[in-house]
Amino acid sequence: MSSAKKVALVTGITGQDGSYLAELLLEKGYEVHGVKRRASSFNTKRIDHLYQDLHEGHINFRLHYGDLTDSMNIIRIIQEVQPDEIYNLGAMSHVKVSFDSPEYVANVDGIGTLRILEAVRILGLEKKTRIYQASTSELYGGLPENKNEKGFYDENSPFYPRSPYGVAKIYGFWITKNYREAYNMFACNGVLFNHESPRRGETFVTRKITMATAAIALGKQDCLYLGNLNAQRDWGHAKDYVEAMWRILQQDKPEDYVLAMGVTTYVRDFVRLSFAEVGIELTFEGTEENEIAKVAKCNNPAYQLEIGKVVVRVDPKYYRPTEVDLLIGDPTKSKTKLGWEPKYDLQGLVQEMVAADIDLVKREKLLKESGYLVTNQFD
Ligand code: NDP
Ligand code: GDR
Repeated sequence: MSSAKKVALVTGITGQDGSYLAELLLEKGYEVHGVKRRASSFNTKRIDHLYQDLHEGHINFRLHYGDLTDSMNIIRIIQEVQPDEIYNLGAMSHVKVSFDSPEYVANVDGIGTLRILEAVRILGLEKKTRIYQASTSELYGGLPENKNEKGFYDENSPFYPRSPYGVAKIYGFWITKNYREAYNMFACNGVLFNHESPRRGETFVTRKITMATAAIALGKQDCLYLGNLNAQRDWGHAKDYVEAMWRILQQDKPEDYVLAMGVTTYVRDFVRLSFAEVGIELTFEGTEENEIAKVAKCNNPAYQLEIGKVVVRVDPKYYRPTEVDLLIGDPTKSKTKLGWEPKYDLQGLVQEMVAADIDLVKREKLLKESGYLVTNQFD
């Protein structure tokens, strides 16, 4: 590997954000190193297109086996890579699952952040290595009284996390800030509101909805079961957000930034927008725990859905023990100081996600019909 290039180390490179960030950094001429976990089956499908064969000479993309729960491994990777920038994106990132695995999430998302910071210090790289910490709007907990006078959460809003995930991430936030202040390290938190894409994990609500929209329209799924349709989220596109992560580490001074679109939308309306992409209009009826959505109109002759067919039902098993009801962020600081301008709006995001999932379902259908795929997730 050449030494003149800037070197970045990305934890969580196999995830949604890690994959877009790796692409961005490679485009910018970085040498990119990623930490991947050993799993019993391949977990690199989002970054397989970036793979370069070590045997073919100089490469600028390399993966290292590792885990944020393993200090020795983190120290060794950082020592070997000597990164100019570390993007700590690795996390158990599912809020609902964090209630099932609270100790694990504390270890990975909380102490994992400390392991990165302390490794940099142990190795004497405090002056060389800049650190980005993937912090989250889940820290705010959605308490209405904590919004600013304009009705948004910003860099000065108080925190009140509502899940083991949020509590673990608040440790990550404060330990990053503490290492910055105590040891003069260039360590920054990006407090990011929800961001999505066709690469979003399949159990997060937006992707669950766009996949089901495609599968229902193409006759591969009957009904979509969801939890709280009254939750409101500030959704952006992951591609826009990774651009801002990079900008945060290019500033003269290390600071924390909120990244958001400044618009909030009900989960129910995301469902509406998603089905509208395939020409299906829905009507919602029933009370909170029994709510359903029916087909009101089907404007696309390619999809033969009966009027009145129930395509969405609420299943309270998807409710969380404590919920974050409403999130909306104020991106003023990021826009003014970082010069950040997102390129996607919600409509563009939904369009891209639904189109990608229609393609995916069609491909799987074709493979199945030709006998190349024996089972799939839509069975
Ligand atoms: P994903 O869930 O898509 O990716 C998480 C990544 O972390 C994966 O690469 C995963 O590896 C890796 N990982 C999980 N556990 C460990 C571990 N023990 N050691 C090392 N790596 C691990 O998340 P996103 O890409 O959506 O999010 C990136 C980061 O940003 C996360 O920290 C998330 O909490 C945070 N965040 C995300 C927001 C969003 O809306 N997407 C908003 C605010 C913050 P594997 O592929 O093997 O599972
Ligand atoms: P969130 O995202 O919890 O905001 O965390 P998620 O998409 O899981 O939930 C958003 C909202 O939708 C409601 N909801 C459902 N959620 C899921 N997953 N499945 C359902 O069936 C369902 N039905 C309704 C939820 O209750 C919630 O209110 C994401 C993650 O990426 C975190 O890592 C990140 O920190 C935050 O965004 C910002």
